[in-house]
Amino acid sequence: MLRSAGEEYTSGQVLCEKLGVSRQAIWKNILQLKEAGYQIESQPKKGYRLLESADRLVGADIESRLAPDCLCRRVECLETVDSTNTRAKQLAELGEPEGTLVVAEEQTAGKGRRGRDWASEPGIGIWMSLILRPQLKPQQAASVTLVAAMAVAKGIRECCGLETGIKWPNDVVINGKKVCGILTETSSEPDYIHYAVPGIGINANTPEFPEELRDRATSIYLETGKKTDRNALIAAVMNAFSDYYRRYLETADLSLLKDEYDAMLVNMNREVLILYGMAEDADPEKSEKGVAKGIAPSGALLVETEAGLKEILSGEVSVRGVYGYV
Ligand code: BTX
Repeated sequence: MLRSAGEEYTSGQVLCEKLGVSRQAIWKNILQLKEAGYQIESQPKKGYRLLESADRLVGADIESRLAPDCLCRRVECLETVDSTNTRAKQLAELGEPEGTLVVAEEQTAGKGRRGRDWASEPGIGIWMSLILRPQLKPQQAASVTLVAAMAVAKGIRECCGLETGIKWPNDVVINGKKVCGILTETSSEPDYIHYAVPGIGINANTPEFPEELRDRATSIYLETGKKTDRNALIAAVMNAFSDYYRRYLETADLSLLKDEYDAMLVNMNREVLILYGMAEDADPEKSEKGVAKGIAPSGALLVETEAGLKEILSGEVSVRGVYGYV
């Protein structure tokens, strides 16, 4: 309520009436918010005014920004965890319903794909994992990652006014550097998915990267010079994800999202190298050149090669620009 009042004061009386609680309860909550890092001004007779939100992750703050029909229903907010994906999977195993989001200030063992590490320093990034229970065939679930990448790109645009692109299938990039990575893990039977957990890492306020990441990683802060309100960005990504995900489930593929995804694709109509074998250690002798033509409804990348149009599936091969990572 204080946030939506903006510059205006909200009286204790109004808060009591709208929330149906005592003055003392209001006062206690204001105190808790202040302790959590919110700057709230209190003026006798006028009431309360929010001067600045906390620069820390607060579950209730995120929840209060979710659209009424957002798929994300509950936020579990942790100070530190090995990996939010691991925690979300544990919760899912225990029967946690779809829509619970795990976020953490720090990951001590953040995971990338194929056993790689994901740098997850405390207090500056967004490390989060969402529990989904899609009624899809396991092979259709790979597209969850593409849907999540679209949601991150849209969330960053809406919240920070920054244009990003997607490097197929799952990196969100700015000026050829990775600002976000996504790792989706699933538990399934041959024809049934128990749960899928897209894990999203966004470099929000990272002031600098270690030497080994400097040439391929960037943050919103490094690109804009401004600090991002991480709670607001998380909610924006979740609201966008919810919309895209519903459209994806409607047809169980990306046919309704293909055009929008292609418009975000940095490789679109550009020369790419198809690497058979995985990324860094792939044998360049076995690579093939082509021109990226957007995605198929299955989420595969269409590449025009000398041998004709090929559908590249993520997981089998990787794709990079002819002159570098993008
Ligand atoms: P990936 O395998 O595509 O990317 C990992 C590679 O990216 C690393 O080998 C390194 O070169 C580089 N890298 C590592 N940390 C960063 C960083 N912070 N920014 C940019 N580049 C980096 C991408 O895997 C999938 C990452 C998912 C991360 C989320 S965070 C929440 C959730 N929990 C968890 O453990 N993983 C996911």
